[in-house]
Amino acid sequence: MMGPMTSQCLIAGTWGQRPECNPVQCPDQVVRNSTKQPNNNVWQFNDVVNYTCNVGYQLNGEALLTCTDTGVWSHPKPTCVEHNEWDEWSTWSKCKGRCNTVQESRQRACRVPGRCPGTNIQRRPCSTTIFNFRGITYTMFEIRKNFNSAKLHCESINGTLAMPKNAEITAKINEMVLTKRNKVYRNQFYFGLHKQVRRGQRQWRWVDGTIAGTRLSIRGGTRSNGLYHNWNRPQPNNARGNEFCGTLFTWNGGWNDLFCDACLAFICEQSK
Ligand SMILES: [Ca+2]
Repeated sequence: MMGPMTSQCLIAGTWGQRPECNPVQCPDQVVRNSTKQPNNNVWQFNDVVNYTCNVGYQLNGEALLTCTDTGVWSHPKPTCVEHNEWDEWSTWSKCKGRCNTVQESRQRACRVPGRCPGTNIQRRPCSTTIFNFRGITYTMFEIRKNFNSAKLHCESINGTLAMPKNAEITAKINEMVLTKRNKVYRNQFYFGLHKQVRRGQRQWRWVDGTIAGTRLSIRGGTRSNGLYHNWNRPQPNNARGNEFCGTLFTWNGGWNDLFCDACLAFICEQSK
């Protein structure tokens, strides 16, 4: 209301100064990097304006403002800030991949695609499990390799493929493997046993060159050669005719003879 609150009847038969009721107005506000709906410049009591940020910008504050009876907007003017933020990283995936390239990965999404700096995917070698037993460090790798590459990999860290030469360490490895049964350790993995030709004969030996335990065929059955072994019957069966490398079954730690070009996880040992 403009003017005096009352008006007087004058002697001339007219009214004195009279009040006027003008509509209450709210100021037009410019929010950078946005559009408003409706696209007005003049705002009156009860008008509603809706701000929408341009692509790549995020609204800070309220989008909907109402012009109140006091001539101020119902909420402070919002702002549109450049939006180049990533969502959170996902959790690391399971180990996946082909021979020699097993990796785990995680991803994240840009809230406005194409706006965020950096990468939306990260990869890393799959985790290894390391444990110590009787002064020896064992490392279970979740990369998969054929036997020779696995053997070289262990040697590259000043170790060898693991040689569980007694029931005690066999039990310990079993215990660790059971915590790790996954896509990589799903069935069997290489350890430090292979069949080598010596003096024209193939013989099961540890990778340090010593003779390993095995069963020898004798008339009417088999007998042990007297050295520790854990062959999972009926192994070694040389099922493919070229099964010259040793694997451990994940479910019981039993030994298997397998061809040497499979792509498997493996376990190394390092003695200090
Ligand atoms: Ca076999």
